[in-house]
Amino acid sequence: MVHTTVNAGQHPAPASQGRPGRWLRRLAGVVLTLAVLPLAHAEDGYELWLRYRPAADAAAQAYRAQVAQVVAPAASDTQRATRDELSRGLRGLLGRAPMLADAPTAAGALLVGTPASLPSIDRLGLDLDDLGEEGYLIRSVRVDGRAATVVAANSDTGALYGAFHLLRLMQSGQPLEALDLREVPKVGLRVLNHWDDLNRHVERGYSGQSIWDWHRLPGWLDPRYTDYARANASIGINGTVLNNVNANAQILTAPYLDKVAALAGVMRPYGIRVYVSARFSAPMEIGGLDTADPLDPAVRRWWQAKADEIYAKVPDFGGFLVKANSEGQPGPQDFGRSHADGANMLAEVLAPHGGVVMWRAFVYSDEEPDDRHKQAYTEFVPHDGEFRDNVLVQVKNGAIDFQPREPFHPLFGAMPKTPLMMEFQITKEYLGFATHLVYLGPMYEEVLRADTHAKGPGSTVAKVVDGSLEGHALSGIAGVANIGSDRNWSGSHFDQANWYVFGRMAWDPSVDARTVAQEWTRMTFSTDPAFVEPVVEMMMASHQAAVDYMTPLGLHHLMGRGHHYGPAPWVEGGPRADWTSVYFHRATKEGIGFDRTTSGSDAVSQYAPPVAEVFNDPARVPEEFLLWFHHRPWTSRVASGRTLWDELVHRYSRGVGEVARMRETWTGLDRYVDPERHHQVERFLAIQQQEAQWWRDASIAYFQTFSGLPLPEGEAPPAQSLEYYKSLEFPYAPGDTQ
Ligand code: BDP
Repeated sequence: MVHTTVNAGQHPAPASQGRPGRWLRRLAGVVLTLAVLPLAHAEDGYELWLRYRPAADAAAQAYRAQVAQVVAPAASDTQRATRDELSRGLRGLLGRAPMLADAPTAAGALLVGTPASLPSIDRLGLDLDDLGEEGYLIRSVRVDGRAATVVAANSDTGALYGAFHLLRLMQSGQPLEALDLREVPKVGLRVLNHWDDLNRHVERGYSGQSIWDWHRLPGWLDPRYTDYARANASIGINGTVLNNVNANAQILTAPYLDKVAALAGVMRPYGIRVYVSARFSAPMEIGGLDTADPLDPAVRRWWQAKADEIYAKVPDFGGFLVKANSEGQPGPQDFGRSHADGANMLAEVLAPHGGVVMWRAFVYSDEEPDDRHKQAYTEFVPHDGEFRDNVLVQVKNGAIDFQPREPFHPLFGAMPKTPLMMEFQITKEYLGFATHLVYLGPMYEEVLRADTHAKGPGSTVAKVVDGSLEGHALSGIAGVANIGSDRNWSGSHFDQANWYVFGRMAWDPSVDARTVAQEWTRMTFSTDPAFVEPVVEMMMASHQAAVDYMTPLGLHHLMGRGHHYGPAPWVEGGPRADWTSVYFHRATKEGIGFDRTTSGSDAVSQYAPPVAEVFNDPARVPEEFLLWFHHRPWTSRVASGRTLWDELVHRYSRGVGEVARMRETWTGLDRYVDPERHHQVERFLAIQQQEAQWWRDASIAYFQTFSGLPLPEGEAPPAQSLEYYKSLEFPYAPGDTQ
């Protein structure tokens, strides 16, 4: 759809009002105007941050001189992908296809490649030693006395990453003079986890169906797969786990492995390896064995043969992700064996092929709910040092479960002999699904910068994860993908930013959320500062806003049962105590909060002493985690001088107010954004405002039955009765488990 505006004065006069000649001339004028006006193309978000719209005039002029010629080989698939991307990008940004050459022959050459792939790069004698396999440098140089730009790496993939970086500079309007950039990823495995089922349902997915069209694979390779790979490569993601951690063993059967191989073929040129989630009981379900005991020789042989079969089809297969003995999934404990036994058995069969096992630490016992916060630590720490060296233990950012805000997981820093992978959730299961605008950059940043004190001050989670704290060779970050078949990939335009920031922080955990938000906004919408600044402010405030209107002051797990949509702090009963809200908030007439101090569940003692001391002390614990670690009287005072009850209400309202402000900001920015995307964001913010209000009102109505206290002055009472909020049901909320 193409939108054009015709000003009132341009409307052709009706024929009866003028001579036919004048009418025709006017019509011709309008047609001409329409033809030369830059048409505001409707945008549906499909292009993500790789839109390559024309650069602003001044910048474009400089870029045309600086990148007059592209010298990039195209002998391998990755090289071709690199050159295609440069052509596509430069054509869009500069309005004309770049001149391609085999060697630099003019000023303004852009050289992209490796010393092996491009003699003119070899001749520059650049120092590439410390760039490793994936790093690159971008430098302004002189070649035969003429100005040139070089993007150089040791591998084709490194050069591809460098090309994307250069395009990013141009897309965000940065100058290309005097460039001297070196980039090396700090984390080895930068992986998306798709929770996609083989029937295309996506667990906790809010953006349509799975993008993997399993039924038509391997015969039909949807072009979307290539665009997916391009988008990932542009932010340095180098792995993808194709299927749900609640795995179906079918993925390991021959027909599905052919489909996996076909996808691997699409990903390979973009430096992306594929992985699958393996179901631990697969030898029984598809192998005809009567046990999956990891120490049973027949079971080991079965996995050995399976690994060989996979690698025959996918030589660069990444390995297995495993959810075992968690939430009813099978695992080694079913056979009296440990997590280490299970992980090592799989690691052993993958090792000769170079594959890894990503073994999840998201476990909690089926029977006895000791404080759930403590269970992963209790189960895993005793096995530190027992895992084979191609095993990573994958740990969620916090100890409960992707809540709006959690203190960092106590396992970080507590298993020095094991590489620990970070698992973030990109899909917003507990943060308003895809309708709420919540930028996750600040949340990721908060966790990565948290200090575990494992080896003294400065032992940040980032250093645990990137392996530098203990000198691990393997390191990784996983993100539970928010990608689906929706045209805009992520269910909303702003949720693309969460995919983007995940990739950027996986590459470099020290990059800051604000810089990434700026970068993304400039590429995705507009480089105009009058737009970028307010949008970035809005993004940066959005996570705190959601925490405020959902789970302020360290409250957690208060969402609707099962689907996790909307407020339901009243949930109780059912199969397990730790699947209820009352288990987590523990509100009584006296107070609220989960006592995890040394006199409560003692979860605090799982942190290093300097951290434990702070968390244990209600006067020192960061206020955002107050009720996470403490049960506090309603009338106790908090830092603001308010009582706890008043503060809680204040924060709920503050969150709603922030969403109202975000909406106002966005509404005023319509002239910078195409109407389609502007409209959808505007409507989603309206939904968010409504739902934030619902969260506030329902939560206040409920907690007031415990506190028995009046609302602070000026605070509006909930719009409906508590009974009304409790009566709401959402049997078809998206993303639920199947
Ligand atoms: C929970 C999700 C559930 C996942 C589980 C997991 O609700 O759907 O299977 O995490 O991470 O947050 O395994």
